[in-house]
Amino acid sequence: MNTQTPQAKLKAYIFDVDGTLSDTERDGHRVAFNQAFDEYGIDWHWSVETYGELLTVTGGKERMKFYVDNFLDKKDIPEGLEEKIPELHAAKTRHYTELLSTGAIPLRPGVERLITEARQRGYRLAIATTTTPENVTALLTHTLGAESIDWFEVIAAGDIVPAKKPAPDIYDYALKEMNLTADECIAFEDSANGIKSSVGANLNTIITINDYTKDHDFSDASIVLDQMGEPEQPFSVIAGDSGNASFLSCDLVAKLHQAAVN
Ligand code: XBP
Ligand code: MG
Repeated sequence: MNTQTPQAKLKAYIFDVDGTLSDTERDGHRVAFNQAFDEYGIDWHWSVETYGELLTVTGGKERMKFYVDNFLDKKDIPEGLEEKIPELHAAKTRHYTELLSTGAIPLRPGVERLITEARQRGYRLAIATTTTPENVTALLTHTLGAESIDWFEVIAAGDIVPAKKPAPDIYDYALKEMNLTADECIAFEDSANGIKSSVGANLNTIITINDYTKDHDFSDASIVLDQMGEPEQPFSVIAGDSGNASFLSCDLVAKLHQAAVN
């Protein structure tokens, strides 16, 4: 009798971007929003704390609309502002990609190592994010090099689907484009909105938390880590079982996936 457990057919890794590949929110997106407000002579400043509250809404345009609707008195809303949001957001994207081009925003520990190993081992790679496509290509270009854009066979980003995370649509879109089923893939996320989206698309999900997301509910995650870690910079396991591993390798990813699909 064959007593071996069935081989999990993990084929692809699907990565979130903001907070997962890189800590972009506090010192990247937030700063770029504030620069855009200054450029347009708008008297708003999103502090680190306020920005944490605004992060409950994904998508920069949606986040600005949420701010106008929930943080301002009607009388303080500049005339014609709502119509200006797309233009203001385009300015924010320009500031953000300029910031990335200075190399000021690195990848998180272990990300480059895991992506390199995944490529060597033949896993297919994709991205599923709510951020603007230019932001993804700028981050990849200024961290892994321009050629890395082609390592990802799908970059599902921004307005490509109408309903952003926490809706599952962006992951469903990436799966459809890759012609893979959810049980052939694993997602990497950092936030409650992110895991709602990935789990909503039936994906096993590995979480690496950050300062903005450390108190979120990750009870559906395969494992919750403080970071992917490196051989000389071990991760801390917040929830789940990493066995003897001290950093996230393809073997550990496969083990976590197998445990979840069996
Ligand atoms: C990221 C977002 C994005 C960025 C800003 O969430 O919500 O909106 O904060 O980017 P996730 P844009 O990591 O779950 O994808 O301004 O380009 O929308
Ligand atoms: Mg994220």
